[in-house]
Amino acid sequence: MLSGIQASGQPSLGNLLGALIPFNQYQNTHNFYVFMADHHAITVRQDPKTFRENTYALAAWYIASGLNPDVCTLFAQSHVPAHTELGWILNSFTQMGELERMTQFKDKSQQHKQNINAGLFTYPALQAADILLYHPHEVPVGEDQRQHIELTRDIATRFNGIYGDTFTVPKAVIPKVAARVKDLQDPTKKMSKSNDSIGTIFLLDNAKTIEKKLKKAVTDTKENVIYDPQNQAGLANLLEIYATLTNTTPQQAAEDMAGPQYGPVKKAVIDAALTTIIPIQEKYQTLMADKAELDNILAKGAAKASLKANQTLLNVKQKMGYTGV
Ligand code: ATP
Ligand code: LTN
Repeated sequence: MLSGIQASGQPSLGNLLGALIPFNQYQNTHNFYVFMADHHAITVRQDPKTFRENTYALAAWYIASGLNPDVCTLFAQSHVPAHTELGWILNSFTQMGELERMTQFKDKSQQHKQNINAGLFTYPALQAADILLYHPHEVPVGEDQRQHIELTRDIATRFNGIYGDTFTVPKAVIPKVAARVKDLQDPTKKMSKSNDSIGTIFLLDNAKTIEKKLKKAVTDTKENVIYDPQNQAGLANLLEIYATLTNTTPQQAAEDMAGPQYGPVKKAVIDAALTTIIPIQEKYQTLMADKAELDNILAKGAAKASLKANQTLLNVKQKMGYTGV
């Protein structure tokens, strides 16, 4: 298995429930490669100091929320140059029309109208390289990434069709409940770490802020606790968050909290969120206080990842007829 997260800002509760927590289980059952996608983050302009800090921070969040770098392979994308090299090669196996259809590109170019750069456009070819270098069978991601994994499959199949069996064609694994944690202020949108509003809970928010944001979460006036994502989207989102944090189902949670008031639901979500997030924050602070140790961990991860990645890249270049390989 393999997955990555962009080092583009402070992670949110959406990242925790949709990615970080599910990752913990995978490291015990699979050979799991996980990385910080720092090259992907620069497709949106980054301040150097913040960018550096965010990359370390993401490594620390991975570990604080349960990844063990001695068990999985944890590394920074830019520490393994094979990613950009294969990314360049795969650009030539990706069609403009395919890239134009990508929702993330359409969304991000709307958000950053003054900087619609070529990196933002060819982002999925680099993502395909990230994946295909390691031959994973499964790529755990949130719902929003499904389209990129589909494109990766198409690129792999196309390449294999031309040069013979080279890449494993992977499939996306989407968590069942928290695939798409919604914005607390607008449950039609996903909770996003690059949206600096009270609708997003950041993992660094203090207890008071988390409580305030959840209390202010938009619900409805039906005053009836049932799990109905179509008609009571805000409440359904709270029930999903609660269910994921406490290992139950949103239907079960709705039954347990059935009644005419939403106050107790919010209270339960706040308790569950704090119980999970506060200990993770404490571990995060300890890890961030020792960057030399983080450097150590990442250097080991990159060395391990490079072994596999360089082997795949060599095979690709040999098949294509490059010299020097
Ligand atoms: P950005 O706001 O910069 O687009 P993001 O918050 O969407 O970032 P990503 O770096 O794109 O975060 O995603 C990291 C991982 O977390 C991906 O697997 C993604 O699908 C998952 N993820 C992100 N947001 C959510 C969410 N609201 N619910 C569930 N999973 C999420
Ligand atoms: N595009 C992804 C981050 C990402 C990724 C990957 C995820 C980059 N490379 C490879 C899975 C596999 C995102 O925005 N969440």
